[in-house]
Amino acid sequence: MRKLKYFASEISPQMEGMLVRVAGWVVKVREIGKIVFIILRDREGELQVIFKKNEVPDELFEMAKNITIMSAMIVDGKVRKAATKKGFEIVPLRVEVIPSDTPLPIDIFQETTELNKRINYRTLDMRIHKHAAIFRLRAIILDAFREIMKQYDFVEIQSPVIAVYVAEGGANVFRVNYFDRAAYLRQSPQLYKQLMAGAFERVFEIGPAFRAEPSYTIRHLTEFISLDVELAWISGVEDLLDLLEDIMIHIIAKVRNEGKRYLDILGVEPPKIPDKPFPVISHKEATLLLKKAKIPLEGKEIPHTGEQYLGKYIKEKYDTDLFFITDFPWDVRPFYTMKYDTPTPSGEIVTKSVDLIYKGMEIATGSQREHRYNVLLNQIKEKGLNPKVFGYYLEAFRYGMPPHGGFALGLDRITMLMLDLNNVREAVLFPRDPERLEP
Ligand code: AMO
Repeated sequence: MRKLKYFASEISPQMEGMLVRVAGWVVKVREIGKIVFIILRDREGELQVIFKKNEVPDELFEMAKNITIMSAMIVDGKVRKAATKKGFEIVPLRVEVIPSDTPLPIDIFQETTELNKRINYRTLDMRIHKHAAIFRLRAIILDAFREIMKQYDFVEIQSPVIAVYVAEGGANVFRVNYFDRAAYLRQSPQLYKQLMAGAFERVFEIGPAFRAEPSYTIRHLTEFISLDVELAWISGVEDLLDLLEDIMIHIIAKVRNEGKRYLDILGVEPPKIPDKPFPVISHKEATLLLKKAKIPLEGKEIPHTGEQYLGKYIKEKYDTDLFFITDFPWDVRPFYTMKYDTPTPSGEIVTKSVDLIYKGMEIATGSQREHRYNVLLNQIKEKGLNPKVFGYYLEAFRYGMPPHGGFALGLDRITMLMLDLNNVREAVLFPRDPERLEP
């Protein structure tokens, strides 16, 4: 790529006399007698441009005096040593300005603007380094995920977002008009990643998932990024826990190594690298603990208050933010989940399933899948679903589907929790929820 400009961070006093192009947004204009100082901010930092009468053409001096905050500015100029924070300034020879309107719709200095409004003006909002740091860290988390998947020989796939399958149950699915037919936005790439584990053996997919979730909470979006993993030839759910541990450790290590600068800008402590194995409690144990603490279940589902309670309990007992809940009842898991052969002594049918909880919130769900055609067919019926609608997905199990399993991690939630943000929307550039479709 051709050099377009120097970032603020690339210039040093040692470059005295060099002709450079810098560009960014005006964050400060200071006029002292016959000098106008302009502080220009780009994504990497800030630098000073000096407009001195008699040193720069008159029209440049006048322009500098009247420039508005957040105007975009391209400056071709010379580096000169100066008593600034960075030890240099830029003496402009040629300047191009794309002016900004005033007043600005959000407060870019005191950060008094609430999140909802900031999201309406994301471009301005992202010129605030502290806010942009979240997304630089999010990108590192995503890189880390892809990196470890490749290290472990997983193949990256892309499966369709529009389909006729409803993988996770019908309640929160978005229906779309597909010419003259009904189709759905995927709630997850679940069924397709299973189909491909049956050939590539290890696959992963990074992409959007959609939930018509009418709840307005700090952790639910209607569109989120799902980090999906599926692998063949597993012996049991333990293989999934082991892999989830490695993924989380790798993500945290990379954030510590490559995200230090952004963590500092955000004022967040680097996350601690957890020890392997993470604590495991069964769904049964979890419900007993919650009963003792008088936190009611939602049917057999563990409510978010329950996750929070268990998170604190595990933190006190094992000093870690990450733990697994396993062996969920069949009633609360999807049709594709494998059951244990024998029910519990109390007659409960439990599944080879897992949730990963981080700082008291679910960040991943997974399971061993049912790969035996006849058993799967029965499970579809048991859930009250029509096997016909599963078309090729079901048929594929007639041609040697290996034992397999997998899980999905929510990128948005991981980012929120790792950076101690209060709302998942802080970690999403243009969040989608029941009230927001714009911008
Ligand atoms: P599940 O529905 O639990 O599992 O989703 C997996 C992970 O995705 C994230 N997530 C969400 N994030 C933001 N807003 C939402 N509305 C939302 N819903 C889910 C969470 C969650 O842990 N097919 C299975 C996974 C599998 O078994 O492989 C599934 O979709 O972090």
